[in-house]
Amino acid sequence: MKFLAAQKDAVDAALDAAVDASIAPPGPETATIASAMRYSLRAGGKRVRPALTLAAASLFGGEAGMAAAMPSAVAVEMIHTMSLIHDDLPAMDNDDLRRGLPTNHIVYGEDVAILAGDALLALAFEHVAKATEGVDPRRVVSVLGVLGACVGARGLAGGQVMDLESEGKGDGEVTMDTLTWIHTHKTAALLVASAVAGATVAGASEEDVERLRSYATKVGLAFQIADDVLDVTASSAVLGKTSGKDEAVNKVTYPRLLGLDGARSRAEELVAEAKACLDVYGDKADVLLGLADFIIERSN
Ligand code: GRG
Repeated sequence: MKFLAAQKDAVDAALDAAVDASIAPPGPETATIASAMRYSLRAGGKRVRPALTLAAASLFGGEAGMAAAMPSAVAVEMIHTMSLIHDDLPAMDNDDLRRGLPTNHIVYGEDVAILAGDALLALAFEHVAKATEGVDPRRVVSVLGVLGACVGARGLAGGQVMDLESEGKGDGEVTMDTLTWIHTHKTAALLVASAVAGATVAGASEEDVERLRSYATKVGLAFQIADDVLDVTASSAVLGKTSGKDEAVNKVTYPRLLGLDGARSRAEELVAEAKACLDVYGDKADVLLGLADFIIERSN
């Protein structure tokens, strides 16, 4: 949590600067789209994904690695934010509130919300390509590929489609394997890309990147289980959510398949397995180990 808090201001400033640069020179033509992009970027996210990028970069490249990884950290938060904007749309979960605030389409309309999400997605790639400094261009290209893969058919978009297809199906029809596939792609893929991008720009070896990939896959699944558990245990007022399609449609979740205690134990198991992937780094991986714990101990 200390690391999250320490990085938050720098990440927020870098996000603002990236949006400013993308509309330079500012003018009335870009005022609406920039406002819609900034609205969701500034709406109070925990910044877990950028923290993962910066912590992975710090492990392999210290302070210089973190500085080189800031554009990637900003990019993963842009991708995350666009996925939330699109997830809240009437065609998807149809939520009016996120983080206690009106969702993007409630404020700007569905049309602008879709386009603000698209613009954030495009900016993520533009920003990594233009703003990453002092890094071997082959590593930058590799990060762009990793980001693309985590968004596409075997990433957020594919995971979301599988999730939509599982709606309304009973427990017997959506197996643990299907649920794990959905969340490996819908949730874990971006956390994996966040960690891998940070490690890659900081000069990690292929072996290191594979360790980070295994760690973040397990952390990502634990993150989704924790999210499902919080959906059951926290009141909707605390979560700042309205009853959108998510709640209305019968969705299979980890607590439904495993029970609350079973889901909590599975998340703990995954976090322990994630931490074990980093044993080789000893104390140097402390921040990544702490982030893994935070993911299941968080209250929102
Ligand atoms: C990427 C092209 C493209 C489309 C998006 C809508 C969609 C496809 C995917 C849905 C992805 C999604 C909403 C996954 C849920 C992930 C999740 C658990 C989000 C909550 O993350 P937190 O807790 O949120 O980090 P904060 O509010 O802290 O930022």
